[in-house]
Amino acid sequence: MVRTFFEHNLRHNESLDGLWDFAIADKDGVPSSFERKVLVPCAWETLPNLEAYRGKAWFRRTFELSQPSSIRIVFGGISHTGRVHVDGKFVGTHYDAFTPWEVVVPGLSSGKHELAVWVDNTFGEHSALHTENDYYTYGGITRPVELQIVPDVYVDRMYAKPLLREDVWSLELQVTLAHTGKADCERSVRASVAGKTLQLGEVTVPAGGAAEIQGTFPMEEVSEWTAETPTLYPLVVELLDGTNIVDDKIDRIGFRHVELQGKKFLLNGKSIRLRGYNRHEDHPLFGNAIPLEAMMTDLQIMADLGCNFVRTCHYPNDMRFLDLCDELGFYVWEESHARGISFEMPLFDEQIATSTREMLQWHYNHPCIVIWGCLNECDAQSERGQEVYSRVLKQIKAFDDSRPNTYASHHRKKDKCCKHADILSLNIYTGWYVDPIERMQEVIDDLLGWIHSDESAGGEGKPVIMSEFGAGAILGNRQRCRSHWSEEYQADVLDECLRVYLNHADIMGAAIWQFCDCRVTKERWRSRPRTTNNKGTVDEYRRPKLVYEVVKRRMLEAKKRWDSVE
Ligand code: ADA
Repeated sequence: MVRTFFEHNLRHNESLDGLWDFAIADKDGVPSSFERKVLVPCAWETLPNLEAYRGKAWFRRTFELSQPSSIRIVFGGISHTGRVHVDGKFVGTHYDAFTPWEVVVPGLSSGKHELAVWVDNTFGEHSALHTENDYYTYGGITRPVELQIVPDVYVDRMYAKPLLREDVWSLELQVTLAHTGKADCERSVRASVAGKTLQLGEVTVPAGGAAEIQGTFPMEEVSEWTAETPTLYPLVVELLDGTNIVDDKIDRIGFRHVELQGKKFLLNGKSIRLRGYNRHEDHPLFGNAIPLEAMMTDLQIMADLGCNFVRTCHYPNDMRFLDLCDELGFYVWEESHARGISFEMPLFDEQIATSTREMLQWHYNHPCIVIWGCLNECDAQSERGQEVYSRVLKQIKAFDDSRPNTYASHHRKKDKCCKHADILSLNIYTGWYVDPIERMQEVIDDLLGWIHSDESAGGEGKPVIMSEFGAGAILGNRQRCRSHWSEEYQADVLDECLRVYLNHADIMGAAIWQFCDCRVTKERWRSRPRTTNNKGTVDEYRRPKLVYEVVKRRMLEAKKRWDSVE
């Protein structure tokens, strides 16, 4: 996987980013001719005449092997469905633009090979998560691609859980191995982190199968990871055959511990407050194939605004963005892919379970992720809805009990799922969709009163996050009468939102909707001027609106107030 650091010292890996052949697909077979070359990562909507293409296309390139090898190709994300062929043979497929995936092809000969990828971004019964929505589903190989050469037995995954007990750190490490060969074999696993060598021991790996080994190790003398002190440690896992190192995998970890205490959110035992933004992966020049430099620009703007928190609405983000949050010190709420979607689509149950599992598997080690979210503004009222929320939140908790879970809800007092989540999160647009700005405090106090009563059936005493609030403004629309869509009115709404939410004793986090204006699908969202969700503090080109300075003042006030007292 392409990260902001090298994931392997020993394992051969090379980027497959760069120029690929590209052709619109008129049928499912590999086209006889490719009309142009594109630069991968690529959202095809950035190509002339394909700005609104919703369909299928082929990407193709070759790669060279200097000797017979087993390869592992890792895709950061293909939007929204990819089918991979090596030398014309189908080797794997994946649905959902926002989770990484891989294909393993054992026993390839030395020499040149063809890699062809069929991509589909159409809507329909085959796609329960990608639908017409208030964000855009782009098409293409929209995140980096990497080719690796793996031995028969290789390090597949590693999960590192830092534990803090009575001010003493330890590390729970689980490593899984994969085996593409034909004979059971013995391997040993060791790791090194923070100057210590951790011996996990010997393990038998069955032919064509997998094996798991784990251990818990005391970690004296480590520095904590916080947004203010984002200390990271490389974690190097080595696989040995006897005394020979035959494979390796490197990740980065941070020693931080998250827990909830009543209505408070504790990081390393200290109560903190989260203040920041909802951010879509969207850019007019790149679609959702956002380069690292542009990701960094977004985080630098958020830092300038005094933020320490970002919600990856409404899907898992590019791992390089999470790497930057690890390094720069941002707290992240990451959520599996869902925004106001129907639970009745034929493939919903399978696709939401897979998207959630893959998010957890690939992003588990990021210290910046402090909350797992899911099912934004879905059906949290019906029996079916309650069953789905219970199932997905339990799936998250079963995989990772070290982080709290939540879902962003617009149901207010009709929400029937409060008991299933650790944190209650509210999408409330006072001053925009309903209620005047003047009722900001009254509306939230009334809802908090309901939450912290037995009427909420499970919300009482839980932490609360304002997960979405805001107003729309068109950049350049300046009106002294401060009407809807003016920059002045947006500033007025957010000034009052932040005055109330950043200073409320019973609110531990606030995420403005939204960081930047983003493209939406035309079909259902005609009510969006410019076919754009215009609630950004900056527009889609990251140009600041009048509200920018209002947010900055309120966020820096809160930073000063809360960082000192808690
Ligand atoms: C909802 C939704 C967001 C966005 C927002 C809006 O809360 O979760 O994705 O659509 O409304 O702009 O109205």
